[in-house]
Amino acid sequence: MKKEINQKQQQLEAFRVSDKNQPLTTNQGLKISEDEHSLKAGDRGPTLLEDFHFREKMTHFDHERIPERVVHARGSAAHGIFETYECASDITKAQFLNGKGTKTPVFVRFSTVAGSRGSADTVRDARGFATKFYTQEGNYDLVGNNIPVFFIQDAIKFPDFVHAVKPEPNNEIPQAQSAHDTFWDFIANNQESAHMVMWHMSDRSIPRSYRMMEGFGVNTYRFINAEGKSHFVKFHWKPVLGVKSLVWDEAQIIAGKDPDFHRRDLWDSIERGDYPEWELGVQLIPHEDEFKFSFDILDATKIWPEEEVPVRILGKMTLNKNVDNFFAETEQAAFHVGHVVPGIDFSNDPLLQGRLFSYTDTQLIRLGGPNFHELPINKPICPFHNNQRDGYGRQTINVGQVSYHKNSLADNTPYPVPEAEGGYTHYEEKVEGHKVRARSESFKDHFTQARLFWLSMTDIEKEHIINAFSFELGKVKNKAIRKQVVDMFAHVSHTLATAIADNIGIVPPVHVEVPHTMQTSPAVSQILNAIESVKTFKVAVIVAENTEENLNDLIATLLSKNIVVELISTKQGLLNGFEIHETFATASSVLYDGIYVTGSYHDSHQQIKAEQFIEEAYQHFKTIGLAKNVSVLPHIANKNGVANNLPSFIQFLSKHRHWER
Ligand code: HDE
Repeated sequence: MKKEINQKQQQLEAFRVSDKNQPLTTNQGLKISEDEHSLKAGDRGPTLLEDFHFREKMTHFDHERIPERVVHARGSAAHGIFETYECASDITKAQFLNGKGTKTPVFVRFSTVAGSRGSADTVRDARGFATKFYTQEGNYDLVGNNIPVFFIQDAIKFPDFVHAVKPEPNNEIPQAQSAHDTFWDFIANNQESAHMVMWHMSDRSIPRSYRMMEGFGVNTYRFINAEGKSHFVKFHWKPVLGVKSLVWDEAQIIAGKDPDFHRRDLWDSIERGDYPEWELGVQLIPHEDEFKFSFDILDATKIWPEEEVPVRILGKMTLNKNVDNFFAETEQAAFHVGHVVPGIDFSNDPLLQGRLFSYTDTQLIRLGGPNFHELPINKPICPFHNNQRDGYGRQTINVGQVSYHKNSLADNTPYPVPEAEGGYTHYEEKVEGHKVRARSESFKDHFTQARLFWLSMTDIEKEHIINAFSFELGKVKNKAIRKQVVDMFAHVSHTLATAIADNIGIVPPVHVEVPHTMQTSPAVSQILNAIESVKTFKVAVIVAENTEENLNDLIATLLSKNIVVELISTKQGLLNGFEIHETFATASSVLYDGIYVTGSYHDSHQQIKAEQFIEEAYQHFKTIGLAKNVSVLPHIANKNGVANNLPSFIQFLSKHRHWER
């Protein structure tokens, strides 16, 4: 596919520098004759203060780090393009959503939430999904997660929640995990989190790949069209490859075998030309229908069930370029829910209202001052002019005498733009009320949708949720907290709470009367909405001396299905004329979606390693293919998802997991 040189890429080009084949200089451009020895008084003497080269080099190094993001520290990003399928001018005047085929450059950063910058990718956590659209009307940031609800309803509780989930403050343990006392203590004492916890305990929080997860704006926003008509809106990103997850045991092993698993997967797929894609959808509620639902549409702990409020698909995003420099782009990218364009506005959702303050505030400490919008990655592609001046790291040279409004000396410019000509105006929503520190009564039902989620799960998904709760609470030392959590989730389902209690040695909860609703939302089940596809799945082909299979044909067939193939054996180098990519020591079954076995080893130690590799994949419910004349692990032969020819292997692989084993 031809790479698009969009306007953002053209802008970035002006900042890209290659040092290759260039002379070594100081930051002042002075050519340096020597870079291995500091300037000394005698070759065994002390270093001289005069050594400006040493001082510049060391000082810069000493200042290389900036504070990591207080949440979402660990992340990875890529460039791409968003293209509309249709004109959405009936619902929003945002130009990047108007017209069919309108293209807008984007930059997307995916992240985990709790872990530090160097933590593992595959931990159990929500994933951030932040998109910067470089529109002609200014930057628009859609800062979302891969789970559609949140732990809390009011932003004032965010510091408390984050303190509880982060490593405990006395010993800074555990890293990037919610399986500890303070997290679950917070949950038990802040029951508005019930719905989010259900999602967090589901397979959603261990995605197979960033490319295979949904994105949600979570908060309720507002769309306004050119006539001033307003809709409440929730944003959705739907992955073209479908939603797929890891298995918990696998996720934990990957955290050690390849902590960069998701980062590498994103990078590699873009380098290969397997560009990740998502469709952007919106759920819309007309302004006048605000109170027509059984839940409060401003409450970020609630979904709008898709069966009730359908998702309208507006366009597709394709990520087609990796960053050139992680720090300059990914680390310095500054997202903010308040970066909006005409046609997009906010609701009174109290979580969103607080976010509107927090994001710029956090960039000020993280990026060191108010000029972070001038960093190449954050710079709009449309012109920007105002009377803001100075500050650390200012790059723009604003010419002229005037830096205030109103003025005569510059003919009162830069001038405000009327709404009709594209100036941003806030939606004139009527608000009135007493100044109170309070939560609306309509926010107080914490369990109906947690139950809806539970009831919408298939049996396998329910089993995974029970296992996840049992793992997490099993790590909680304080038995009283375990008990409190079990009692709390009895309000969701007695079956769920009793099963957890049984696994973690806690007295089963008393039966709580829950409303007799059987309402479900099949749209939230991963399994019910599975997309069967083998595209970009990674398959390990085990090769041995006695391999009879025609490897050329095998590889060609797999590649023709857009499957990524790696050859594995006991040693790297050439075997049967084929380059072996990985060994049983350098690779691990957890890094693949399926295993195809073409031979076996005479050496019994090697054969044991191969069988462990296959057995582990089998335990993780993966597809195994056994070529003709290959007999390993008799207990798996003919089991679900174990194929004895290539066509069935590919067909089984499209199911991703075989839970029926
Ligand atoms: Fe964030 N969040 N958040 N958040 N958030 C940040 O901003 C905050 C929330 C999300 O890749 C911070 O630049 C508050 C919900 C993503 O750079 C900070 C509240 C959702 C990212 C912040 C929330 C998110 C952040 C830290 C509660 C899903 C990473 C670094 C009211 C819709 C963006 C930064 C990136 C980052 C504040 C809740 C998504 C501190 C106060 C809900 C994807 O400003």
